[in-house]
Amino acid sequence: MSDFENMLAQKVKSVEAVIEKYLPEETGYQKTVFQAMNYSVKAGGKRIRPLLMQEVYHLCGGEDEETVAPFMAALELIHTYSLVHDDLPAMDNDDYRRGKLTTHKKFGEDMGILAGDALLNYAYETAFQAFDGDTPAERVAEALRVLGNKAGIYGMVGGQVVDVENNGKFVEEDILLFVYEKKTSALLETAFMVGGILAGATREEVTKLEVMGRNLGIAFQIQDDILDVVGDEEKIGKPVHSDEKNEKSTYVAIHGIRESRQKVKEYTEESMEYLDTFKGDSRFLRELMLWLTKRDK
Ligand code: GRG
Repeated sequence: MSDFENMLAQKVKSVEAVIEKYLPEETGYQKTVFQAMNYSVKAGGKRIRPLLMQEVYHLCGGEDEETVAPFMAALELIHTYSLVHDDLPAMDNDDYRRGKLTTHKKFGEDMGILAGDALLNYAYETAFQAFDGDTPAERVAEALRVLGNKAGIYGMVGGQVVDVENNGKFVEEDILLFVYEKKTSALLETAFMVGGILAGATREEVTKLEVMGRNLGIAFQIQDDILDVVGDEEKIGKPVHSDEKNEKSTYVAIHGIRESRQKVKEYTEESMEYLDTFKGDSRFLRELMLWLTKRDK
């Protein structure tokens, strides 16, 4: 393992400890939904959204781990709900994710739907806990506004709607980019923006962070499309060729692997354009962003 990979593994472990701290206890009459929620969150995953949020928080001068913790957990909970619902029979109808049975396969379709709903609502209950800490309330309120907006109809849900509606159709480049910017970039933008907002970044800096998240998200999504065609099922933990199965117009389907790889490179470079304008140490964050767009899982 390289120094970067070692450091990444350590950081992911500590991010997981932060998330686990907020998970519900599996007791009470409704415990099945708690079990389904915890199963989905603990199934693994790269934890890149909370990790990026934490790194950006530090980059912008944030020093209080407790300040950012509820938002790190909230973002991963929202990401997890989106995957749980995306795997449902009415959507992608997938049986495996992260090498494990999908939530509806393990707990039934009814609990799959409810666990997703519960994770989404509980994400906000978790983020609200930031009001109990030392962060100025205006920062918490602004971070909540961004979280709500980017996860919703003007963000991830909006992208998913257009994606689902266009299954089986050829889509023009502008629609494809809309889907990528909303479905994938929106939560990465959230990670960057909330990290900055909680640390007290200026409005101008938060706008730069949004652009960084957007470009990284597009690079990340095109890489995801590439992996769906040439990836190793064992490593990815879910079946490959799912885009083909669902007749999705992806960047790869339209432009081919070579041009897609070139685009990943370009968007990645653009995503790092502003990195040096921040005063903190950006070395790990830069490597992380590069790794994400070169990943094989
Ligand atoms: C159901 C409202 C709703 C939205 C679903 C996120 C999403 C929208 C669908 C999941 C499928 C997909 C390919 C989404 C694009 C974003 C993406 C590449 C998600 C996978 O994120 P990773 O790689 O997953 O961070 P892990 O498992 O590592 O957490």
